[in-house]
This record gives sequence, structure tokens and C-alpha cells, in this order.
Amino acid sequence: MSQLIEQQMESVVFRFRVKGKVKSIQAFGNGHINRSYIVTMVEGGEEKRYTLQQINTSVFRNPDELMENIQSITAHIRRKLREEGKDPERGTLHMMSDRAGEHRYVKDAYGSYWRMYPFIDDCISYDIVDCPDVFRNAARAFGTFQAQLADYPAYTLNETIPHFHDTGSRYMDFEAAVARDLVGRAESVQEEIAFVRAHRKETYLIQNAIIAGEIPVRVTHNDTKLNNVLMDKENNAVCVVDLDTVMPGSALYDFGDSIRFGASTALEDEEDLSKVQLDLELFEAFADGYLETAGPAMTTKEIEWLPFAAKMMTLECGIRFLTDYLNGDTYFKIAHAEHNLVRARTQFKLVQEDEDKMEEMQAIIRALVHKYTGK
Ligand code: ADP
Ligand code: GN1
Ligand code: MG
Repeated sequence: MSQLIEQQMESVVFRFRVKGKVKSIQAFGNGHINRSYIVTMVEGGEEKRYTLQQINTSVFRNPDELMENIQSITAHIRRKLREEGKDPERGTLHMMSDRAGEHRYVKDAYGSYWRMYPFIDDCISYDIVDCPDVFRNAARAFGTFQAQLADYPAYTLNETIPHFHDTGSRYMDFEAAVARDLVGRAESVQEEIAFVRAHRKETYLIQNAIIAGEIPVRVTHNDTKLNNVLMDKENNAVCVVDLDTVMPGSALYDFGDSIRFGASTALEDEEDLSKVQLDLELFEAFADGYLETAGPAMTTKEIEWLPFAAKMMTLECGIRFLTDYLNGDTYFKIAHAEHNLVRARTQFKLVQEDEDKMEEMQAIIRALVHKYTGK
């Protein structure tokens, strides 16, 4: 980082209610949207760390509404943790106030929005997991998160990204990108385009079921990647992070997106597709932890849809990566020119895996329902 940029960031840091001097500011995290930094402050020989994040305002168009959501849901979770005698300092995120105590963010001279959270120390987050017990703990964290927000009035939350998990709407964005072919890539991805088109009819099914009232609307996280759960040294989940997309949604989104990312045997950008498989043991572990914690509040229909949701959230994410590739990589951060295409291909391979293993996933869910309800 250049000295000038570091000085500018320091001046942002001091507009929050922090004490001491800045020792260092380092970029970190593997997220595809925001920019995250660890800020280390020193005061009286003591070090304290914070996460500083620059919000991507081309993705999150209304940062005020976004922060309002995070502030109110974290306050709600904090209350729940206190009631349960748990540590509210580690169990949820705390947005720092600015010096005036007016906002939970700082706007810099360029119009960028920044927020700061005390860093939750001694934790790790995984991009890949091969141990079912670790994945079960991640599921418990997301299931508990949903349970903690079950009595939060969903209609009062702002929609931070409209139609976020409306797969049918994502499909239409994809067709528009193919038609525009802004950067002339469509010709080279005909196979991937055909794959998406072959699945068109399915993209509307979850949304239709929600609109018809068959699937309930809940307050959901909507970005339940494994690396959005902080784990302690014993691999127990400590805190669910990355709360930008918490808004009204469906448990199908949270379950499906977790399986998409965490039950894969490879990273999201693995180039060797023979390494990319759906691991049914991981699927079972996640489903177990999720049904244990969120299951009691879920409806029978919702639970039946879980395996299909895993496939649909994977297809949706693949569609989004491919759409971004066709649009010239304007949404997701990339490390090389083909990154979004590589990501789209892993997702489509996983969709095939989901299709091949659909009956096994369904049998696992039925067995778990029996385990928890006796039915
Ligand atoms: P992105 O939107 O870029 O994914 P996140 O909010 O998920 O950003 O942060 C990136 C990573 O930083 C997370 O996966 C997590 O490992 C870590 N992280 C975020 N906030 C904290 C925090 N308050 N304490 C400790 N680690 C954090
Ligand atoms: C983005 O910010 P991050 O990396 O946790 C994206 C998710 C995608 C994910 C794919 C706001 O999540 O929807 O599933 O990349 N977040 C947003 O890895 O679009
Ligand atoms: Mg994240």
C-alpha cells in the first residue's frame, strides 16, 4: 500500500471512536465484493485490532440503509446472546460509531463509505473443509443465526440488493448479457450458455413457491459461504460475519448457498473440474447441523425443497459468474482474465453433481427428519 493511501486510510480510522495510534493497516480476506483491512492500534503498550471495510457502493447502492439493517439485526442478536448468558462481544459483530456518535460509518473525500468492527481475535475462517464435524459446526452457526432472527420483523428490513436470489431474474440478466455481448466473449462460451439455457425453466421454481406462499419468507443471511463463519481453535463456530445481505429471504437460499460452497471437494475457482465434486458426507453433516438448529421452525415443504435449493443456488451463482464474464468483469473481484469463467465452470460441474446425486440428497434429508421428529 502506498504511503499516501495509508495516510488517507489512517485519517478515516481516526474519524471512528478509536483510541491510540495506528501501528499497521493490512489488506486481508478473500471476499469478492468489499475491501477489507486489519487495522492494528496501540495504546499504552496494548494492541487492539479492528476490521476496516470499504463498502462497494456499485453493488450496495444505499449504504445508509445497509448500515441500518446491520445495526438493528446485530442489536437484536446481542440481546439474544445476553439472555442466553453468552458473550455478546464475540457472538456478533459491533459496528463502531464515528466520533460524533451520529453514524456507524465514515464517508471520505471521494465519497467512499467505510465501516469498522472490533476484530474477533483467535479465530479462523475456511475456504474449503474436508472434515464433516467442522462443516456441521458451520451449519449450526447459520441455523442458529436464522433462529436468533426468527422473531425479527422481516418487513422492517431494507432490501440491500433487490432480487438478490431471484434466480429467474438472474437468468434474464444473463440473457441480456448474451444479447449485448459487450466484450465479445459470447462466441467462446457457447457450451456454458447452452448449459444455462437447458435449465431455464427451473430458475423460476423457488421464487414461484415463495410468491404462492408455499415457502415462508424469513430474515436470512443470503451469503452463507463457509468463510463467513469465524471458528475458534477447536473449530467451534464463534460468529457469523458478512452481514451486508441480511434481508427478507428464504431458508432455501441459506442452506443452498452453504452446500454450493462448502460441500464441494474443491475451491470455487478450481481449474481441474475432475477435482470438483459434491461430497455427500459433507452434505449430510451440514444438513444435520442446520436441521438441528433451524429445523424446528421450518415447514415440511421447506425441508423437502432443501436438496433442490442446493442445486438452484449453485446454478444461480454459476449464472452470475458467467454473466459477469460476458459483461467484462464489472461485479466480482477477479485475479485474472478468465477468473469468472473458471468459477462459472466449477458451479456448472457442481450442478451436474447435484443432479446425479439428487436422490441420495433427498434420502439423507428424509433420514434426518426421522432422526429429529421421529416421523
Ligand atoms: P467480504 O464481503 O469481502 O467477503 P467479510 O465481511 O466476509 O468481507 O470479511 C472478509 C473476511 O474477514 C471474513 O471471511 C472473515 O474471515 C474476516 N473477518 C471479517 N470481519 C471480522 C471480524 N470482525 N473479526 C475477525 N475476522 C473478521
Ligand atoms: C460474493 O462477498 P462475498 O465474497 O462473501 C457475493 C455472493 C456470492 C459469492 C460467490 C453481495 O460474496 O452472493 O455467492 O461472492 N456477494 C454479493 O463466491 O454479491
Ligand atoms: Mg465474506
